[in-house]
Amino acid sequence: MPVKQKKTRHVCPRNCYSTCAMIGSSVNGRLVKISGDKAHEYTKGKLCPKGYNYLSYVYHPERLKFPMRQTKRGSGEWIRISWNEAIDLICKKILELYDRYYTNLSVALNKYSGNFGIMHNSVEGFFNSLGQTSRAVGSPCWSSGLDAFIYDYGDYRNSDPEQLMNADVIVLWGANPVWTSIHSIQYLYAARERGAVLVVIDPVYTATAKKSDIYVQMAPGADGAFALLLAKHLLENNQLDMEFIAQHTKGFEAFRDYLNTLDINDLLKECKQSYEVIERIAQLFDLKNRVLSWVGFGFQRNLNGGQNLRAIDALMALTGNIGKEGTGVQYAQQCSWRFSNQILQTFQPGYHEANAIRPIHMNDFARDLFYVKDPPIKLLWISCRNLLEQSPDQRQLRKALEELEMIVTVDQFMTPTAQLSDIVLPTTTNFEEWDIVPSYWHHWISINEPAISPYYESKSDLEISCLLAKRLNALRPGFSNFPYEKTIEQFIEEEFTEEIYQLLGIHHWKELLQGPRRMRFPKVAWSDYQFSTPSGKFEFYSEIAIQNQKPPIAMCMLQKRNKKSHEFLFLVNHGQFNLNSQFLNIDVLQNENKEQFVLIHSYYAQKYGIKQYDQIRVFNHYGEIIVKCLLTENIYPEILLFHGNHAIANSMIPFIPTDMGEVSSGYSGMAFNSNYVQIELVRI
Ligand SMILES: Nc1nc2c(c(=O)[nH]1)N[C@H]1C(S)=C(S)[C@@H](COP(=O)(O)OP(=O)(O)OC[C@H]3O[C@@H](n4cnc5c(=O)[nH]c(N)nc54)[C@H](O)[C@@H]3O)O[C@H]1N2
Ligand SMILES: Nc1nc2c(c(=O)[nH]1)N[C@H]1C(S)=C(S)[C@@H](COP(=O)(O)OP(=O)(O)OC[C@H]3O[C@@H](n4cnc5c(=O)[nH]c(N)nc54)[C@H](O)[C@@H]3O)O[C@H]1N2
Ligand SMILES: [Mo]
Repeated sequence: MPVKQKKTRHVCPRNCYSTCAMIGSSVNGRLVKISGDKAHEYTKGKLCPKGYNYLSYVYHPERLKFPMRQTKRGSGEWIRISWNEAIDLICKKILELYDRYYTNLSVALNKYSGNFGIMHNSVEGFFNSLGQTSRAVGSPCWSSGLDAFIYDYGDYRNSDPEQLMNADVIVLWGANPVWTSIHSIQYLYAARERGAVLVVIDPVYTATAKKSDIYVQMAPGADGAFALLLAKHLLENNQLDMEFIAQHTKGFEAFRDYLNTLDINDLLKECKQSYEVIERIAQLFDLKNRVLSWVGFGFQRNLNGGQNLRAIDALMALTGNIGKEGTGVQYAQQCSWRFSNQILQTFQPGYHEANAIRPIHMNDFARDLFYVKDPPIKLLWISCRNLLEQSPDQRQLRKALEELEMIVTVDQFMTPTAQLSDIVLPTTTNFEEWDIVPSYWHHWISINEPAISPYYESKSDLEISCLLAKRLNALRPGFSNFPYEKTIEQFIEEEFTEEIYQLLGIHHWKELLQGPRRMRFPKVAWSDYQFSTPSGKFEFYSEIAIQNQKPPIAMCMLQKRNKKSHEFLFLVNHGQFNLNSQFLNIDVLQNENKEQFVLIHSYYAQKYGIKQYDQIRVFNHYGEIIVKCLLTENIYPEILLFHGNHAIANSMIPFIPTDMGEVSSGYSGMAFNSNYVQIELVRI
């Protein structure tokens, strides 16, 4: 038999900074190798450990192969059914619910970050096509920070990450790129070779902190106090860029007056620093230095995250570190997500985003699901989401899910969320489908083409949307407006506007098969100084913030919650060899990593009589776990740093709103990093 070899282009569609471009090699219809695509100038042909192990993901023995139905929810008794039967069961349930309530509001969607490819918006598109439905709205991830940018700059934009190379000083505030954004490290090294100073501010002495010149061990949630101290010091020493302030900002006087009212000792106490540290870092903001701040997402998943980010924005504006090479605040962008979004424009006549979607708080989902009435939620569709593991308030969530009449999960694996469903539909990976994937970090756009045929009977989210719409319309003409008769090529073609083609410098989307393309965005964000705020300037003082009942200026919200002396902050960061709940089932990645443990500072270990590898009970009013302890000096003393699955942490956390998030995502964010626990030694 002749050997059939094929090389195909791919991109990782996961929720990650890197969005790596990949090359797939297949032989006789089987993928045999996945490597980095050198044509991508940000990821430069390199992958992360998860990327290099994608074959183990695609051909994982536990991958879902067929549609399955659970005889009784939670029984674990699954029977294989055909697609025909699955689609029929689901569509008939949708129609039954419609006939009961005369609306589709009892049908809800919860989708988040399993796949950021634009064809996966077909799921929302299908829901939009049904008239009125219910939808999980908000973000568990980054929305507080996004709001801070909207108040200050009017929008969120990122410079090309290679700007890191041009900085004289790089300050990483709560970001751990050695684990979570590995491709940016090349630029940190290049900057340091040029003599740049790298400062890491984090409650944990992370793998990234180990590479820094200066490490500041910050009290969790106190970065705002620290930034305001720096600002106050610079103000008092006449080290502000008054020309920049006069030309490009609004509300300086109000901010200056506020700084003058601040008590230095209060702020020092808040962030647990000495004034020498403030002086040392303030020196780096000397006006001849180009300073770039990178704020991570973990930074803002707490009670003050949005305000703290506004304080950093203000510090950078005071010193004119905006819009010039090697400056700015790097966080995230969505400007490369400028597709036509035609796939979402499937509303029934008279409906649009504002009146077709009944929002359910994504972060307070358990409670909302329970209490939403007229009509209550009866059918939940879960896609690209490990709802049960990644959400807070798990006990209530389980209860609320039990009340539902039907749960459908579309996934590649039988996750704990899928296990709670009635029907599970197997879906393709990015090596089995066409798609286009933008990034929220760099400016590159890449393509996925099918390298292999779909794994067993799996289908893409788009195909599933088409099947549902087609069947619903066959059963009841006109029920769905989703254009199921279109081909995948047509769906993709419609997403590309003239503007996108120009920005990419191509004439047809299939040219992406020759290699990823960089969007021709300004390499430096805000280099035109045309801010998107109402005043057109950087706003130290934001009227929009006032309208939204937030402080107008970056204020230090001295920790709203006074931690009790016997409580620890239970901190769970994002891991090196997993991506939220994904890749935890890949043995080769988890070999070193299988055991869950908690790091405790030696000071407290001694106080509680805890020795290396002792088991402790970690508990709060909400839940408890028994876990092994490792002693360390590398963390802020009053935290317990958990290494393991987010799901464990989420068994001990209620919904805690962050201070912002409503403007960018519809609801407040989730303060995963503001959860407190007590401990006791387990005596055996
Ligand atoms: N390998 C890998 N890569 C990933 C992910 C993954 O799970 N694994 N997840 C992806 C996703 S969804 C996201 S959101 C990003 C997250 O990646 P990052 O943006 O790096 O965020 P985190 O790892 O959540 O937190 C980063 C750091 O913030 C610190 N931190 C926590 N609270 C504070 C604080 O109050 N102040 C300061 N200064 N620091 C604080 C933590 O100790 C941690 O070291 O990474 C993406 N990339
Ligand atoms: N305690 C705690 N909890 C957290 C966090 C934390 O720091 N601490 N981080 C939060 C953050 S930052 C985030 S972003 C959220 C992430 O929340 P989720 O987006 O729910 O996270 P994942 O665990 O990545 O789950 C994605 C699921 O999508 C599936 N999937 C992958 N590709 C596809 C596809 O093409 N189609 C479909 N239908 N499914 C697919 C995967 O198999 C996986 O089960 O979690 C939040 N939860
Ligand atoms: Mo995230």
